[in-house]
Amino acid sequence: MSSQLVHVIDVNSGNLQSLSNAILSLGFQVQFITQGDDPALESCEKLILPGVGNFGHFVKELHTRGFIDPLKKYIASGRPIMGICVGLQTLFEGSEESEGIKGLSILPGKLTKFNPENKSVPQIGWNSVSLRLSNVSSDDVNSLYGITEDKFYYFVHSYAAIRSNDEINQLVSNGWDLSTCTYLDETFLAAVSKDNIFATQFHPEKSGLAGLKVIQSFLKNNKHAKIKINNTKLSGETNIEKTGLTRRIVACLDVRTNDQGDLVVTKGDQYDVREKSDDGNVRNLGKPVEMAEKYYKQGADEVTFLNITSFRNSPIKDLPMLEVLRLSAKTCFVPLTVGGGIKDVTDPDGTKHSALEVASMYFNAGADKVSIGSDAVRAAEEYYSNGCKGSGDSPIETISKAYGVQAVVISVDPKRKYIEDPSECKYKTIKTAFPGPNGEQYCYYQVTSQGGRKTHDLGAVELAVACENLGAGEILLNCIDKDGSNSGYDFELINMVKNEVSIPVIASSGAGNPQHFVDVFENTKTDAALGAGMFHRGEYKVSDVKDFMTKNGLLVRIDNTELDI
Ligand code: 1PR
Repeated sequence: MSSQLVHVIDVNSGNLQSLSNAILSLGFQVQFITQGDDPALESCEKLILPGVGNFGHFVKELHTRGFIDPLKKYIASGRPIMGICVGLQTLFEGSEESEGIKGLSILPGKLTKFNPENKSVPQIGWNSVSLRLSNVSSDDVNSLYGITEDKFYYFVHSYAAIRSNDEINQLVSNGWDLSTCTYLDETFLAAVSKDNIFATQFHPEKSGLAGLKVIQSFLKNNKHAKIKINNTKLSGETNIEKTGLTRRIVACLDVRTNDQGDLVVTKGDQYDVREKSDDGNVRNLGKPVEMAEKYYKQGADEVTFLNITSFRNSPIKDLPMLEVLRLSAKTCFVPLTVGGGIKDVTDPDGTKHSALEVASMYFNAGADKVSIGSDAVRAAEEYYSNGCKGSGDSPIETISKAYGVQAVVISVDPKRKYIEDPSECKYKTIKTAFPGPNGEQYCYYQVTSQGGRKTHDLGAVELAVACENLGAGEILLNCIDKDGSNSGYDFELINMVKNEVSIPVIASSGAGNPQHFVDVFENTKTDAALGAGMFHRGEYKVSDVKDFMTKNGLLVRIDNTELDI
């Protein structure tokens, strides 16, 4: 049936697989359009314009592929169009991100960068929105294409249509229906709609059931509705700085092939994944795809897969991880990160593949972010030996340039090193509350690579700073001493790194119970917290953690959206 068919503009911009999966899950069909002269643009009935990454790169791609005039014609025809993320940004005149490149100018003004002085930039996470509807009464309508004020939506961007109250009022009086979002002190347009145009800055295909509801409402032309909403969402959060973002909980799956050749989820103690008994077999905690779906359903805000033995073989041959991503992206509508082996590789037959190619394969399979461990250390060492300059061709640089900084996570594997005299250490040190075995009062965190097998003459702070400067958008901060210990996170490490970078940090290693999540958010400024072993062993569900956090006054995302399928 033609009305069930949705056309999606594909200019090779990010994770279109997930959008396609979301549309398919709602019972619609998808057809991609890659060139502006595709006759489907003349006749199609519903069009989606998704974009991630750099504004200029996206708009140039639209020009190169001849999309600009056909898009204007499509919009003028009155047929429904939905922009997503950079797809929304394209409706404006331009962006500070890419001076001199013109957008479609359907909306006035430019996109500007969030102020990184007082908050993490990019904004990564789940935020709520406020509705500003133009010609309808809030008694009759409390939604805009399924967007409601009680839900949280997944944002990942550094630039936004940041607007004053007056500018917002002006748009509403010009007939625009809006939803706005406030990130600490800056309010920006989270969704815009007028006539046949609808666009969201957030990613509905990554916003759980609440996001699927938005896509469904667009596909069913259901612009305004009165929806039953939950009024309890914004309780709590009294004692911590409020950015607007919920406290993000990440479920992490360490994946490797066991001795029987099966791909399994495992979990080590201080990175040792072999059982102490049972002939030293690799600890097998379950199947990656099933476990990812389980955590999504329990309410995980994000799922991370780490291929922990990737340094041994070529990821190009490592098809099982791609398959894990492909299958997980069909059922998990939250961001998916994949790490392990993101680097330039050479196949056994001598064929070379750049890290960008490797990353692209994962993005095409359904990943939203790639996480770089060992190669980030190599790049940081190169950065310092070049006098604090990137080479231009490191994977961090090439991938963030093509897919945006938000797509590149750095996985840091540090170990605590005690020292007596900080003046003798060239790395950032702290006076620790937990002195060393010989009474040492200071420590730094020494960087390792290859899953802790190789130590480097580099500190965790220095690694994080170099990677931020090279173009990383987020830091997954592990701690080998704490890994698998169930003794809580290392606040000293987290605060030390967090104080030196403005990109978001995910605290990792040591979570053993829900109290540890409350503690890490109350004692550090971490942006997210990751758990692994306690979930895999079935001791706690993600929902147990979130319920406990809610009871302790922390804002978390709980999604009880009902879809009309
Ligand atoms: O170096 O780019 O190929 O990436 C390899 C990736 O694999 C890195 O992200 C590295 O952290 C990870 N890795 C390598 N070896 C291991 C191992 O365990 N032997 N796992 C490993 C790291 C750490 C966390 C873990 C938390 C939480 N996993 O992600 O999940 O410590 O655990 P807990 O909550 O149970 O304490 P490259």
